Amino acid sequence: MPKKVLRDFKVEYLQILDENGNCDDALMPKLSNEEIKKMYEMLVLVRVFDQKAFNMQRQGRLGTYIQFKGQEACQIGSAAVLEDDDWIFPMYRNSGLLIARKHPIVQVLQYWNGDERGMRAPDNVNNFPIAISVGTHVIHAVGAAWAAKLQGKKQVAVTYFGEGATSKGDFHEAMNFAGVYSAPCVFFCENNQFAISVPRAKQTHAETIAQKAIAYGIEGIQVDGMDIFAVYKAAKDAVEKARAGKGPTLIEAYAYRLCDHSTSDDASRYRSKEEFEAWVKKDSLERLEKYMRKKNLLDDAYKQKVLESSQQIIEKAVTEFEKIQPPDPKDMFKYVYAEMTPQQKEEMEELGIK
Ligand SMILES: Cc1ncc(C[n+]2csc(CCOP(=O)(O)OP(=O)(O)O)c2C)c(N)n1
Repeated sequence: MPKKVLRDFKVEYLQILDENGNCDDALMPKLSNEEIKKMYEMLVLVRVFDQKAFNMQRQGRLGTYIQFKGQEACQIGSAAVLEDDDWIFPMYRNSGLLIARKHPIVQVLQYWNGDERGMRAPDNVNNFPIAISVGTHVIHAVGAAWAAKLQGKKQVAVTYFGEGATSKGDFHEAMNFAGVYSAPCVFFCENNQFAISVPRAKQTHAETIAQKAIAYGIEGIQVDGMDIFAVYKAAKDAVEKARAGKGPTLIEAYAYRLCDHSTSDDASRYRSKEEFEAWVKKDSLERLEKYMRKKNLLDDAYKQKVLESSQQIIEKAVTEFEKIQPPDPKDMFKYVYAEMTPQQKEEMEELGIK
């Protein structure tokens, strides 16, 4: 019997748009000018949101916040290939993804202010709530994908997580199950190089995250996560494959966190200025702008218009958000069990909640 050894398996690296905005036409996915502009406008919108939410947290107007700067292309490029009916299983760094998936901006702000009502998905869009516990939702995504398969539906489930999550048992169990049952699931790893202060090299001895797919008999691909066209293409291929019943894919989007881990972190304590600045040059938004200028899809006036209209959308959402009354503290206790336990009643009394 011919033996296949590990070196026979290859992990492809995909880049289509380079840092200077030059595009590899042979690899370029089919996208109309309007579709490219739509992705650009969404990139700008979520970047404006990200900065605004960070500022609001610093001003004491938001409880906490997790920025995703540097990872916008991962979230917008992959969301662009999904149907509303597909499932997403996001992690805490996915506010941009949720916005691209029609989650009302007001609600995203509500969530980061500690109000769980913010995670109620809009009707007819299959967005799961954000997972704060690292990696636990990867299993849920496979469950949803498998259920869709058993029900004969054409839905695909996509789950988003960091490279740190790939060190958890949940990830491996999910990958194994998806492989064995050929679940229509896409595992989207946003490799931003750090799990808080732990660099990727200390997270795993594997050279890439994508190669972890090989052990489970599924396809793995590494893409430039700051290249929206590469992300779009890899996600599209993986989603189409899953929808056609041909099984799961692991996508490693190789990017960099151009921000702190969270609003309680200071990344300058564990990352050098030089490293950071080298990655700023690879930024997805600037790269796309350079490309669009070359193709006459963007000029200064259009750029300004997109920025201003994004700022207006975000400011309107902020005004609306700040008018929302806080939830009833009783809600913390009321919905855990069908009936409150004596201990819960005691805790409620202790907190002086009637
Ligand atoms: C189960 C669990 N363990 C530990 C934590 C604490 N924690 C929060 S974020 C984080 C790092 C995760 O890194 P990664 O998966 O690479 O995602 P990133 O934050 O870089 O996007 C850890 C350990 C947690 N939230 N959940």
